[in-house]
Amino acid sequence: MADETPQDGPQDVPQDGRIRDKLIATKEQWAREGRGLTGETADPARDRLPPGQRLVETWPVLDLGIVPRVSEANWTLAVDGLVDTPVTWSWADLQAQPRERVVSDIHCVTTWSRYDNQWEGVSTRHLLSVVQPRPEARFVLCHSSDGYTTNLPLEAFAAEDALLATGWEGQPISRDHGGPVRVVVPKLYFWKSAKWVKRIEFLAEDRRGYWEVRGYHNDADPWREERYSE
Ligand SMILES: Nc1nc2c(c(=O)[nH]1)N[C@H]1C(S)=C(S)[C@@H](COP(=O)(O)O)O[C@H]1N2
Ligand SMILES: [Mo]
Repeated sequence: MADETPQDGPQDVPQDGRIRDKLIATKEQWAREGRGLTGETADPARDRLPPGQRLVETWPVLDLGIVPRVSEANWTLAVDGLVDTPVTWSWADLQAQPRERVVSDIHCVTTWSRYDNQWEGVSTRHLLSVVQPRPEARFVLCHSSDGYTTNLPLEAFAAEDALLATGWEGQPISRDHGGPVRVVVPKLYFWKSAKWVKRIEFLAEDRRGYWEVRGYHNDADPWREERYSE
């Protein structure tokens, strides 16, 4: 429902803005219409731009209308569920982890793509090595400070180019783009990359996130044009 407030809404960080019901209703409508679908697939080894996408130079901002005020001082990340060693990281804990730089392309389901984004952060593979998911953990649910959630299979979350990102183009990630820390999973449409991430939960059964229960595809591979469910 477009008018429901996020179930997982934060109590801990101040929020600016309110849920943009019309925008959410429009995106639900796009899913029903199959907007942007070309019915084609592409081969990432040969084509750089996935089907139905167009290249942009600037980086658009997309959110639900709520922009949480997460600072480095009030940011924490809980990693829990089916893991042997659950952790809650502060900003200082995150800074103490090994850092990586990754250059990757963004593909948003609203049909824009942006090439060569230079990200910096902590790899999801490093996070997995710290928390040690149990064998029965097969899915990941990312929770954000604006109440947003998105789900991924563990293998997709563990991709070699996936990060808990703190930097973009040599600068801290700005607040509107999910700073101080957002997830970046470049091989999937960008709604799978949670901004203002505050909790990562490991699950045995898949649990659909915010857009995945509103008509968006559970798997979200841009090369197979997995924009919408059905
Ligand atoms: N917490 C949170 N993460 C989110 C979203 C959101 O509304 N809240 N929107 C998703 C969508 S639909 C997209 S396309 C990207 C947009 O990221 P950007 O604003 O940095 O371009 O973030 C994704 N992650
Ligand atoms: Mo999106």
